[in-house]
Amino acid sequence: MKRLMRKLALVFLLVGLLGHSFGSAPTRRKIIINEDFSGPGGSNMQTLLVLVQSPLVEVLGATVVSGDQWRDEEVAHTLRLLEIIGRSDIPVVPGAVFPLVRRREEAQLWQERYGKVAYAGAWDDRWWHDPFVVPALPEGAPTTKPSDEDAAHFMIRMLHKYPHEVTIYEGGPMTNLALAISIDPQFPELAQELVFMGGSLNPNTDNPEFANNPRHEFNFWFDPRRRKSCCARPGKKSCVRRPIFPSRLA
Ligand SMILES: [Ca+2]
Repeated sequence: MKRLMRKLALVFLLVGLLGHSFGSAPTRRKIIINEDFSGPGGSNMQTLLVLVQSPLVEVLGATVVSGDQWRDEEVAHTLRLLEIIGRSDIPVVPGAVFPLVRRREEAQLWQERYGKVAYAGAWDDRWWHDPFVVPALPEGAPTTKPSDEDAAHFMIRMLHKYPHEVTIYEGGPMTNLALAISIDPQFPELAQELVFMGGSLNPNTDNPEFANNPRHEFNFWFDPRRRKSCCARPGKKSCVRRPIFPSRLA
């Protein structure tokens, strides 16, 4: 049921995102997919596939952040998927390995005090490994390489190249966005829109992931300080916060 809910959430989020391009928009919408691209399958890769294959969208790049898995593992999965679908022209740009401040030890202490979470992403005991180890990929190792640029500077460069034309789709922890805003305070106002998944304004679910705090989900839980720094500076008009986890769809 959890997987179904996530898939439904993803479909509605992406349909809403693409919906801006239907009708009057004459050109393809420029999007940077900033995501914790865990693989080889799952909702993160489904996001990439939907947006890359849409005739309504021009994907400028896939910027990677630790979350569901560690960054380097996610980079490898993303490169390999783009190889498989013949779209290695899309740059895969490594971002933050760690949250801005929070560490796994802090998250573990938090769980001792407030209760164990149902899902801890890269920090989860069930599949824990060193942050810079890339386990063997079931789909095979990629032969292509990631960008030499880091995610924050790539996003800043794209927004200055295409001011007010780029949508940031944020499907993971917001660490890369927080770094970009710290480097370039003009960043939020240069974006056309920020679309992110991080919580629900009207939660109604018995999903164990939301037992401790139903209003935020993993993307906010993993790196809460970067979430605060991003949401406190959404820009005057250009960034729209669109929190979503449509648990009512269940
Ligand atoms: Ca994600």
